[in-house]
Amino acid sequence: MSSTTFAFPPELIERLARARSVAVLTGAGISAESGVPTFRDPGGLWERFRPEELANVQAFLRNPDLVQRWYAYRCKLVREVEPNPGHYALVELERMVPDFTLITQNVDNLHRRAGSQRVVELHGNLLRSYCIDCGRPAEEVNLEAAAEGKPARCPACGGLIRPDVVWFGELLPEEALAEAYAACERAEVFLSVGTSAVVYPAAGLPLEAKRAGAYVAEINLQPSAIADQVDALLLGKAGEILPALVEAVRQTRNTG
Ligand code: BV8
Repeated sequence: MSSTTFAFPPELIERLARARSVAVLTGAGISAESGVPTFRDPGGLWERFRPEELANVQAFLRNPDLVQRWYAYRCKLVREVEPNPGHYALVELERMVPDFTLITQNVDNLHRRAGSQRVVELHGNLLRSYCIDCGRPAEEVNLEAAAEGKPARCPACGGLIRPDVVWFGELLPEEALAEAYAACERAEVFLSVGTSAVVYPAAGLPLEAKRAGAYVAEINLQPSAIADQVDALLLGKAGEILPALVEAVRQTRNTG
């Protein structure tokens, strides 16, 4: 889809073309076209697995081997897929904007693999794991080998190994959250891409940016929980809209 087939609001293109500071929040929707299941869409992860049984500390301590295998499965999956044109479009946008911050809720590492530099990982990263007792990184521990009743343990102290992701009820990494709020304060344009905007505090960021004066646009297959509060709602696939949006901004900058 070229930019001519998508009618962007002129104000969005104008603002992006002249912006010095832009922030973007991404959710699972930007990785959907890479083949990574989202959480709340039909067929998503939470339809097949209950987050209460897998994505919180109590669940982990109850069934560490089950939770380790589930994350090992997701780790394997994200290693086998590739970034898609939506991820690459944000790499291009980062190169065009002096102060660009990519805030992601995703733990699939696809933004980094696409080449994004300024990535703020609010919910951690599947590719990292650590010992819950001594805190040592445990990348070399094979969580997939966790057998029934025999969870993977730290080679140094014997503690349980967990993925380095933020579970429900856990605090987000302080530095990452502070960086995200600071980017919201500075942003002239804020893009919310592929998120249902139901998980806080991440879901509050687009409205933080709006309160601080940013022009906020949402890119989503369907309206999210904040759709009625954004300045522009672009309905469609992130992997198609983002490349067309960046191309339209590039053309405006070149003819500017
Ligand atoms: C915390 C684990 C302090 C990692 C996840 C304030 C108000 C209300 C509730 C709370 C609050 N503060 C805290 C809470 C509780 C909780 C929360 O928000 N609960 C919600 C569900 C009500 N938050 C927390 O516990 C957070 N911790 O705040 O600590 C605290 C603690 C307790 C009480 C008070 C304060 C921790 C949040 C992190 C949770 N971890 N997962 C993992 O296993 O991955 S959440 C999970 O949802 C993922 O991390 C994911 O990042 C996140 C958001 O989901 P999305 O990315 O939006 O994905 P989703 O499937 O929902 O939507 C996909 C979207 O894409 C859809 O809109 C779809 O239309 C769109 N789409 C699909 N395809 C495409 C597309 N768009 C474009 N193109 C496409 N092709």
